[in-house]
Amino acid sequence: MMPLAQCVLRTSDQHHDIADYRSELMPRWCNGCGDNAILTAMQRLCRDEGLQPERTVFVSGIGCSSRLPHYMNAYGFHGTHGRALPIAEGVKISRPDLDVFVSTGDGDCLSIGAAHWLHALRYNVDLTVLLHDNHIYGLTKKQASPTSPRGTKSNTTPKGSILAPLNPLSVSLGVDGASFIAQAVDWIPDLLYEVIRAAYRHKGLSFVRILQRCPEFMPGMFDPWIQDPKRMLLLSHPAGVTVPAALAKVYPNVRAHDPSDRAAARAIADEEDPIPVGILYRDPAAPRYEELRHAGELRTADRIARGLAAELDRFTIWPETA
Ligand SMILES: Cc1ncc(C[n+]2csc(CCOP(=O)(O)OP(=O)(O)O)c2C)c(N)n1
Ligand code: SF4
Ligand SMILES: [Mg+2]
Repeated sequence: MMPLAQCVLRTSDQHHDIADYRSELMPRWCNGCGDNAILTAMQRLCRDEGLQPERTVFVSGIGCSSRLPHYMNAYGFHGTHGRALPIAEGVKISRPDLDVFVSTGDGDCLSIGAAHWLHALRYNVDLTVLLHDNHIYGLTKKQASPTSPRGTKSNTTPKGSILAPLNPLSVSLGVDGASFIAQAVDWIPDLLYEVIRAAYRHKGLSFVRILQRCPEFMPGMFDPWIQDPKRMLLLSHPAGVTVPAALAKVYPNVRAHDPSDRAAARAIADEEDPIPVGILYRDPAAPRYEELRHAGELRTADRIARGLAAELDRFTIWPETA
């Protein structure tokens, strides 16, 4: 039998290339699906930040977007519908040394997982959360989601959805404790990458809503903005993401926005046309649950062993002593 010491996974500090983060599975997403761009941005980030695959975890719920962990060569947890966030919080609280990312969809996060979403923002555990928002349930073949625009015809709304869509940015900014709220779009890959990188470097829960194309069930959804770059609003600030000059030539609508200004962030979140892209809000000093809870103190091996022994003692029948 192999000695236990040899079974331990060895970590390495070696430099990794982008191929080191690709799993053996080819993505099964449709051609033109924005999830492909998000996957590429994630693999670039892992390479550039030198993340070790054996110390990196991707957690997801259920949906097309939630397939992302399968395509990363790292640890992954394809969870249950709507439950990606509590799973990821558990991983991070138990193993603060790991980098933990979450991929979730507009149905997964904002519908069945809505309660977890709000409380995850409030708890502010150090996670990077990517909301792949294609305004539809893609995996189950076109049901209206909380972000479907009014009038969307779908299997559940054959005459067009009648409710106003939910704005994930405004709602997130309304939660006390939320520390990082940003928006990106899959069709500006350089900015998508910069926003995800800023999110990763932030200590606390970073919530990035990514407007994501679903050509299969929402064809042409974002075409008016893709075809007219002036309809994009690029937020720029040294404390957030600065827009490179080359990008500003293509997207001339650039606004200086200090992400520490929550009131300004709320006003921007309400703007839907032009579409804002960048860091809306960031508070690096917001308390994190894992700090408040003193996880290390609670979970030392000695303390766990003493707790277990005390619990077993409760059921032990001791021999009678004279
Ligand atoms: C408890 C439960 N309810 C419903 C489903 C069916 N279901 C699977 S994915 C999904 C919606 C996914 O939509 P979204 O999160 O927007 O992901 P997308 O496929 O668009 O990326 C639903 C309703 C399920 N798997 N489990
Ligand atoms: S159905 Fe939509 S979201 Fe799902 S893989 Fe196809 S294009 Fe992407
Ligand atoms: Mg969706």
